[in-house]
Amino acid sequence: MESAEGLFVSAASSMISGEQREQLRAQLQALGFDEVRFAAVEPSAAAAGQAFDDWLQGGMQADMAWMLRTAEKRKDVQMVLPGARTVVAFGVNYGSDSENSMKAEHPVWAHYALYEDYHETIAAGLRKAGRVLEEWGAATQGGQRWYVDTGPILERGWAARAGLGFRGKNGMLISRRYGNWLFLAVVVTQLEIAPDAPVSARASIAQGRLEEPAGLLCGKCTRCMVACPTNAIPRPGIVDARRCISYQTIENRGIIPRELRTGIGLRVYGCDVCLEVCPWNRFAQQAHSMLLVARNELAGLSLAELLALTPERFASVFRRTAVKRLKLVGLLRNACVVAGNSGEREHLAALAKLAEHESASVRAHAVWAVRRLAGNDAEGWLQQARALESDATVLSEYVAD
Ligand code: B12
Ligand code: SF4
Ligand code: SF4
Repeated sequence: MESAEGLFVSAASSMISGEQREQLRAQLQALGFDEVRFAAVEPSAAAAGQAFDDWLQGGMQADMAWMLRTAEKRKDVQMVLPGARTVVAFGVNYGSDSENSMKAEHPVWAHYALYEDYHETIAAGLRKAGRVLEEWGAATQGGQRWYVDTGPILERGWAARAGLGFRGKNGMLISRRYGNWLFLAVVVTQLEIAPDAPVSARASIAQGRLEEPAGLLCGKCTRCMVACPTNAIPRPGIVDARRCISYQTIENRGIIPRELRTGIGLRVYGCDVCLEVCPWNRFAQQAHSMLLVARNELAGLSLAELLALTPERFASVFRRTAVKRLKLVGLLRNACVVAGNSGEREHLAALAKLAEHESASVRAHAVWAVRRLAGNDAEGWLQQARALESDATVLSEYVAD
């Protein structure tokens, strides 16, 4: 057996391939990653990215200005790490048996929200992966970069190139082993590691270009595009964030456009509709990675509890979860929309109270919800709040059609 030092010397001077590569893969998988695949960084790939440019030029990034600011880096991984040779693409399966979305009596959470914040728990694994790669010869100082939804890199594209799965018409990186339920993460390194093959021979046609076509293994299916409650998928593989419930309930910190609110239904945080309808989920498996910490109890929170959240209760219930980033005001806003869509008049008293909340955003959505639930009785429920109101945006909710 080779010593660690021996590996360092041989790996630093040549490509890691064959048995050595499989040994490295096994070491990385042992850190809790369900998938570990390698993609080569080709210098020619830097020039492409037309579909990504089109997405940005169409304004589909909504208010995520950081996508525009970092566009050049996203398209050219050499700008992220000069001398990059390999992107190591990681997948963490977060599939679950829970039927959260089917329980109509509860607000619906995106599946990923029912874990401790994956950015933090997976980062712990990536730090260890970085050290493993250093043992294999990666430069310690500035020789690698790692990201889990945290940096200027097209994670789904690299994962597809590495053969982790294919990009579906819903835009997701879909795995043959885990369906739609994979968190992605990457390490960009100067180490040269023999690349894995993409899942479909047709993908290799795109070698040398950044994009591979979306829907390579979708066939004639269009279920996700049809099922999207807000028509946010105008073309295969292209998600218009402006219309996407995930964007509106997580990233948008202001007013949710009125015309999208009914489509949100009971979804209080994120959206999985285009993932859930996908037939590739027949291969989904229960998550077991040590990089995940389940928080299933969130799925049991009632709408009444959410509408009554105080800052203290919010901080304790959502401690260490991704929901914490949305802040109490964002969650109350979403809960108002869900209440408006619930058809349950029992929430009217709580909503009338929220129509006097200190946040104008919460007030606006509370007014909308009361008017939707109470119909002709709305005026009575809102009398007190309206008398106190001076914000133009909120006032417009009192008279909107
Ligand atoms: C911005 C963002 C969003 C936005 C915009 C969504 C979108 N379609 O881009 C919003 C807020 C709406 C969103 C929603 C969700 N997101 Co999001 N999001 C991101 C983020 C930060 C950037 C994505 C991006 O660059 N979008 C721009 C589009 C145009 O890029 P793209 O989808 O990657 O597609 C391009 C590339 O793949 C490129 N390409 C194709 N082939 C190749 C080959 C190579 C070599 C390269 C380099 C590029 C390339 O061409 C495509 C078209 O231009 C990523 C993390 C990351 N850094 O990648 C997470 C990420 C995509 N999100 C994720 C998740 C889980 C979600 C949600 C499911 C959350 C939820 N339940 O509510 C939804 C799903 C919505 C959907 N159907 O896409 C996961 C997806 C995991 C997976 N298996 O695909 C990611 C990867 C985060 C993570 N680390 O796990 N998200
Ligand atoms: S996440 Fe929901 S709203 Fe967004 S594209 Fe998918 S189905 Fe549509
Ligand atoms: S639902 Fe159908 S079209 Fe959409 S990603 Fe899955 S297989 Fe492809």
